[in-house]
Amino acid sequence: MAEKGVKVFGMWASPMVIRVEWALRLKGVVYEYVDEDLASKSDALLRRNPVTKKVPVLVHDGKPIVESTIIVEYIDEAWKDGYPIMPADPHDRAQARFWARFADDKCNAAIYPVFTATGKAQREVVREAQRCLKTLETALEGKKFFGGDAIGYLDVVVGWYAYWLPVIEEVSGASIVTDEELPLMKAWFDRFLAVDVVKDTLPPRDKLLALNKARRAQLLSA
Ligand SMILES: N[C@@H](CCC(=O)N[C@@H](CS)C(=O)NCC(=O)O)C(=O)O
Repeated sequence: MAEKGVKVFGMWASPMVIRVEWALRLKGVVYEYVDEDLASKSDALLRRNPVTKKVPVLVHDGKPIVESTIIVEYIDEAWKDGYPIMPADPHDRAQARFWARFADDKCNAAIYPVFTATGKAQREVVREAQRCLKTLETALEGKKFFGGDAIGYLDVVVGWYAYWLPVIEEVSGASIVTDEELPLMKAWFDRFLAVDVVKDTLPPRDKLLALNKARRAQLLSA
């Protein structure tokens, strides 16, 4: 019998997976969540994503879709009568896609080194991460959310910064998003985390902190 319904293959601490859950919850789509052990991936996951073998994978009526940003766009199109995630205007849509790619390609790459750097090297990578986020912050000017008055595609894509960056800061002892350096981004963190769908989907902070502390210690001792 053909498989029906919506399934998400994820990992509870993944900032890429939460994008998919936020998008589904914004649309009010009921889904089954399958938590993967990324050190020992299930055959079910590997069968659905044999190319990158990563999470998230969305399975809609038996058909798999991979890559979190592509999945978020798919969700918006597949449930087009629900909450609008992508901007309605083609230029706004192109801009949102541009900034999402900028964040994933440039800002994420600038943020990751902060996690393990120490001392002077850490101060340098923090400055680089701040420079990138400052550029991204221009997309927030004059707006409550990246999407305008309500959260949209870009908020969903970069929303993980609001919850994961403070954890990275705590674990590494670095300070990236401050009122002085990134005031609009900092205020958006608070507004974004106060949205019901967002806050109801977040993993427990203490668990996330413990996992990231252990990961950092492991990387530093390698
Ligand atoms: N570009 C991918 C990245 C996905 C990704 O990096 N997933 C991580 C978890 S956050 C993963 O599955 N890691 C396991 C692996 O790389 O084998 C997306 O946005 O979906």
